[in-house]
Amino acid sequence: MSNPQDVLAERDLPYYEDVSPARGTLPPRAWFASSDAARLCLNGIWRFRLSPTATAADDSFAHREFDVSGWDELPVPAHWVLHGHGSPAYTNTPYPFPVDPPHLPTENPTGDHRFTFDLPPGWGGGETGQAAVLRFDGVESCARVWLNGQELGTFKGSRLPHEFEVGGLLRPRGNLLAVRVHQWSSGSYLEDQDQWWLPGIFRDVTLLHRPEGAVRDFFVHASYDHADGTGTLRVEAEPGGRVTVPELGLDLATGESATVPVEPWSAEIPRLYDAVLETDGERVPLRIGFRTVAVQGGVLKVNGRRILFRGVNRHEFHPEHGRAVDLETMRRDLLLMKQHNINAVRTSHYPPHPAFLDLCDELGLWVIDECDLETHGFHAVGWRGNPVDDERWTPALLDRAARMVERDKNHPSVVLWSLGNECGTGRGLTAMARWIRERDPARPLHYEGDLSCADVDVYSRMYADHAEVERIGRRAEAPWADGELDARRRAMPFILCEYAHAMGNGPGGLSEYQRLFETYERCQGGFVWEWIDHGIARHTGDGESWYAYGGDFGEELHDGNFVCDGLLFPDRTPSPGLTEYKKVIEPVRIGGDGRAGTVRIANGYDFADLSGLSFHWSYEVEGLAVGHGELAVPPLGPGESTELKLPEPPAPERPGEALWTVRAVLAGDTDWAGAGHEIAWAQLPAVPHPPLTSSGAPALLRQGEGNLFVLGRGAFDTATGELRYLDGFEIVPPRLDVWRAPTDNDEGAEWQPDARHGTIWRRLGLHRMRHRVVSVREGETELVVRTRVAPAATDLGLDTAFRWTADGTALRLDVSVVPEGDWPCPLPRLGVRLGVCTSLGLAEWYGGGPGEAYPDTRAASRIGRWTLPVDALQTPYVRPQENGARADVRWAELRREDGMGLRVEGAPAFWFTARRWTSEDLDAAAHTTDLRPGGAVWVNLDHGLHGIGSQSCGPGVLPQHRLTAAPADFSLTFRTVEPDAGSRP
Ligand code: IPT
Repeated sequence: MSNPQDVLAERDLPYYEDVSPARGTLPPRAWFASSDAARLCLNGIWRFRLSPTATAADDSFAHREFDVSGWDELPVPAHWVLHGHGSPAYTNTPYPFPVDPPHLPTENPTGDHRFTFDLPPGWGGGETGQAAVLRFDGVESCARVWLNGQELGTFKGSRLPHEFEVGGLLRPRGNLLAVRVHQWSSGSYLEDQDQWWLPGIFRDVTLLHRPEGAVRDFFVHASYDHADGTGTLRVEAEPGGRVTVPELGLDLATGESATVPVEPWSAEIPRLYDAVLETDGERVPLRIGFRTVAVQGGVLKVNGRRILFRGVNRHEFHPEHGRAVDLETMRRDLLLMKQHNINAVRTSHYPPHPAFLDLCDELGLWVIDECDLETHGFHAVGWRGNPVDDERWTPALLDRAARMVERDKNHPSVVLWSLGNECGTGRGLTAMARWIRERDPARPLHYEGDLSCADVDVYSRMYADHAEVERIGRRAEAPWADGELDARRRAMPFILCEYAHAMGNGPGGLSEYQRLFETYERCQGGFVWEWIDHGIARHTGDGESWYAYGGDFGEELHDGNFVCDGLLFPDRTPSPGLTEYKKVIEPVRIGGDGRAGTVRIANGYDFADLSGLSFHWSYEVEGLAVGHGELAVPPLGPGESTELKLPEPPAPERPGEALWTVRAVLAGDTDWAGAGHEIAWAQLPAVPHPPLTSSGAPALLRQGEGNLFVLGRGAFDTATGELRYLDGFEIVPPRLDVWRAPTDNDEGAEWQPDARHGTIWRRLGLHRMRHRVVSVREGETELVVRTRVAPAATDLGLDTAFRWTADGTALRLDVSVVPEGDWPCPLPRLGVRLGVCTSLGLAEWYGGGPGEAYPDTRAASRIGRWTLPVDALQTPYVRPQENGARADVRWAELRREDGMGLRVEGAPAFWFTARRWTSEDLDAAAHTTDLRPGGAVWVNLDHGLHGIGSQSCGPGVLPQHRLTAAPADFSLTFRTVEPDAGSRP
C-alpha cells in the first residue's frame, strides 16, 4: 500500500524544489561578447502562457503539435509581471512564502514560453548537427528547457549563465524552443536580495555555433609588476591555441607566459590591449588589462598602490523593464558614475549582465563581483535551517560560485570576489571560499556577513557609524572572540561595502566618512547604498507618471518604499545625493586662503597625474563674476600637492561679498565626458558678506484703515500683530515654524538603536503646533508680538518674539526664540513660514545652489546667483518628504511673470524653501501625484534645519548637525522688487 506521504517524500521532490543546481547543463566557462563563430540572438517576441501553479499545465507545449495560437505574446528578455501577467512584489528581507526549505508554495506562478527560429543561411559555415550551445544569461528563478521536443534539462541560479549542448537537435528551419519558468524554486531561498521579485527570462537567450576546435574556455592571467613596469601574460585555453597582442609584439602559445614592458590597467587609466585568442576552430577577440591586486601590509593594493573606493552598490534596474537592462542603460549607468567621480561598483547582490563588466574594463571602474546569494530571510527564524550552513545545499552554493568566477574571470575590472550578501555564517560559505581561492588565487575575497572574517581577505562592514570606522581605521576596534582570528582581521584592510543609505532625502554625513577614508590608510573607502531607486513606472489616468513601491501592487507582505534608496531617481535623473557624493569624493582637493590670495591643490588620484585637467579661477562679487582666467597647475603626481598664488583680484564696481571659485575640469575629451566637464571645485572667501543695513529714517507705526496697523510698507492685523500685506502683496502671515515632513532618514529603521526622530516629533506633536499670542506691543517705530508656540498635551514651548521695524523701503523682522521646558529631541527646523501669492512663481537667490542642501548634505552647495521656477525647486522623492531647501541664502526673491515680486534678505544667511504645498501636504502624500498646488506659494525662511543622517538604515545625524532646541536670534528684511533687476541694493 502506498502511503500518500510518499508522494511528497524528499527523494521525489520536483526539480524546482530539490536543492540540486541543475540537470543537463554544461560546465560553466568564460563569457565573451563576440568571436568569428556564428551566433544567433534568440531575443524577440515569444509566445507565453501563465499558469498559477507549477503543475497546472502539462508539458505538452514543448511539442510542435501543441497549438499556441491562443497564447499571449511576450518579449524576451522580460519579466512577465511587468507585462500584465501577475504583478511584481517587493520584500526586503522576508521571504514572501513560508520559510520551509526547500519547499515552495503550491501557488507557484509558472510561465511557459515558446519561440520558433530558423538557422541563418550557412549557419556556422557548415551543416546542422555541428556542435552548438544554447545559452541563457539570466532566468528567474528556475527553468526547464526543451528544443524540438527534446528535453535538455533544468537549472536554477537566476543571475548566472546556463548553457546546454544542442548541436545534434538543430534543424535548418522551424526549431522549436520551449522554456518553462517557475517563479519559485529552492533557488529562491538563495536569492533573498532586497529587491522586487521579478520572474522571467530577463537576460539574453543565444545560440552559439561551436565549430570543431572552438574555444571552450579560457583564463587570461595578466599581472603587472610595478617595481619594473612589466606585465606578464599567460592565457590558459581549452583547447589550446595561440594568443597575439600586436601592440606588444606578442605571439604566444596558450599556457606559455611572456613578460614585457606594459602600461598597467587601473580604474583611473583603464589601459586595455587588443588581443586575439585563436584555436583551430575559433578566433576570440580579447581586451587585456595588466594589473595585480594584493593585500600587503594590511592594505589593499593594485599595482603596488593603495586604492580608495569611491563606490556605489548597483542593482540592475530599469523602471519599466526591471532587471532586464539593455546595453544602452548599462553604459548610461557607467557614464553617470564616471561623471560623478565614482570609481567602484559592488554588483549587489549578484553578477550583473556579463556585458556590464566589459564596459567596466573599458571605462575604468573597480568592481566587487558578488555571487547571486542571499539568505537574509532566515534571520527572522534565528537562522534555523540556513542553507549556507547545511551541507545539502553546498553543491548549489559551489555551482553559483563557479558560475560567477568562470564567467567573469577575465575582467581586469573585477578586483574582488564576493561570496554573496547577508547569509549569516556557515560551512557552505567556507566551501565556496576554498573553491574560489583554488581557482583564482589572484583576487582577494570579500564577504561582509561573518564578523570573524574567517573566509575573507578584507574586513568589510555595512552602515558602521563614523566613530566605529575611526576606531577600525586606527586598528583599535573591539576584539573578536578568537584571538587568532582577531589578529588576522585586525591586519586586514577595511571597506564599507554599504554605507550612506540614499533613501529619500540624503544621505547625510558623507563628508565626515570621506575624511576618515582619507585619514586612515586602512579605511579604503566604501560603497553607497545604493545606485538607483527601484520605483516601477506607472501612469495616472491622465498620463501623469509616478513610481510604485512595495504595497502598490497589493502585496500582502511588503517593505514599502525601502526599495527606493538610490542616488538616481528611477528614471536615472541624478538626485541631490549624487551631486553631493560627487563633490565629497572629488579626486582633487582645492583649498587655500582667499583673503591672502593663495590656493592649494592636492592630487587625490591613486594613479593619474593632473595632466588631464585644466584649472580655472573666477572672482565673484555678490555672485557675479568680475574676472576669470586659467590657473597654471603643475602636473602633480598622485598624492602630491602644491600651493599657488591667485592673480590680483579685479577691482569690483561696487562693494559686496567676494569669493574665488577655483575649478578643475577635464582638459580634453574622455570616453565618459567631454572637455570642460567639472571634476572638482572650491570657493575661497575673499571679502565677507556685509550685515543687514537699513536705508533712511525708521518709519512710524500708525493705525491704518480697517483693523490694520501700518509700518513702512507693511500692514498688520491689529488683534494678532500678524503681517497681512507688503505693499500690494497679500501675505499669509509669517509664523514660527518647526515642522518638516519627516524624511525616510528621520523616520529611521526599526533595527537602529538611535532615537527615531520622525516618530518622536510626531508623538510630541510638532506637526500640530499651536500659536498663542501673548502680547502685541505697539512702539513708536516698532511692533513687537510675543507668541508662545507649543504642541498640545505638553508643557514644552517656544517663547517667540517678532519685532517689526521699517524704513522707507524695507520691513525688518527680528526673531528671538527661547525654548521652554526640557526638549527631548532636536527640532526638525526653526524659522518662519509665510504664504505668498501663487503668481510669484519664479525664484532668484544669492546663496547656496543650485540644488538642495541640508546641514550634513551641503558640500555641493555653491554660493552664486541662481534662478529657478518654484516648481523646479522641488526634489521629487518617490515617497514625498522634506526637500528643496537652499543653504546659506543671503537674499531671495520671488517674482511674477511681469517681474514684480518680493525680496527677503537675511542675517545671518538663512535656509530658503518655496513650494506650492505645505509641509503638512508633503507629509500626507504617499506618491508624487498626491501633491497638488494649493492657494499659495509657501515659503520657509529657516534659521536652522536638523541634519539628514542615514538612519533609514544606518547611523543618525552627527551631533554637530543636530538642531538642538536652544535660544536663537535671527533677522530678515522684506521688500518688494520692481521688474528692473539691476536696482537691487
Ligand atoms: C542591507 C542589505 O545588504 C541591502 O541589500 C539593503 O537591503 C540595505 O541593507 C538596505 O537598503 S542589510 C541591512 C539590514 C543592514
